[in-house]
Amino acid sequence: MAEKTVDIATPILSRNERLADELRRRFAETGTYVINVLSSPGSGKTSTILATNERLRAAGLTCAVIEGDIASDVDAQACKEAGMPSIQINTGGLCHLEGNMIREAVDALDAGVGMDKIDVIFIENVGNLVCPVDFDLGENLSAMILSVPEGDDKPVKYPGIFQHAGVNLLNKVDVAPAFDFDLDAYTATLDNLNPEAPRFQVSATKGTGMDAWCSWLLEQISAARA
Ligand SMILES: Nc1nc2c(ncn2[C@@H]2O[C@H](COP(=O)(O)OP(=O)(O)OP(=O)(O)O)[C@@H](O)[C@H]2O)c(=O)[nH]1
Ligand SMILES: [Mg+2]
Ligand SMILES: [Zn+2]
Repeated sequence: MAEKTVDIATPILSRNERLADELRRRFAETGTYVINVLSSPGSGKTSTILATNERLRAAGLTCAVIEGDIASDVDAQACKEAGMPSIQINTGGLCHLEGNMIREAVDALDAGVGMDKIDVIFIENVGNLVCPVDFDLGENLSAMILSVPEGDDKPVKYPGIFQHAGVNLLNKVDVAPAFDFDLDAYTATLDNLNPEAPRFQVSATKGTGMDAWCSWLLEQISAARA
């Protein structure tokens, strides 16, 4: 018997697009700037969110976080301890976040603190360099984080996410001497894939480069809310 294939990807993606548009409208109504934070597991998404939150808070902004993980609430707890309203989504195995999950999380933030009180939401996506780019979450900015120990060849091997990013961060630059990271090769690949997106070299835990990244981000937030 001939096999029959049913294309379910298209309806799921178009439903997600509708939800993303709805979320975008909702974020615009409350003037909330939303950053979708992307990387492989362990590159420093949570560390970067915490370090960025400190600086944005010093600039008078209230930041919240929506944490996406396959399991656990470790990251949401860390952000809560840092004083951020935090919502944990457990995807139960799904390797990316989708609009319906963000809608529920935003409902919870609205019921808890009120969306009108939140200036910035960080969405920490599931650590994955592949499918998160296919799912628009209504964000203003996709921030991609590569870390030095992962190697300079990642943009060559996973071009889609680096190309999609509105900003490319290189984290853990403090450990660069211990790794054979070819900065010229990384730069050349990004010049080719995504020359428009700004790049920042940072250490989320040591603070290197964080001021430059945050002042650029503050400009983006002001421009979006103007
Ligand atoms: N040396 C160094 N270590 C860092 C830096 N940023 C993060 N780390 C460490 O890297 C590990 C992973 O950092 P996380 O911030 O948890 O990374 P993540 O991307 O949120 O991880 P998942 O949520 O599990 O995907 C932790 O041990 C951090 O302390 C950095 O700039 N330099
Ligand atoms: Mg994390
Ligand atoms: Zn996925």
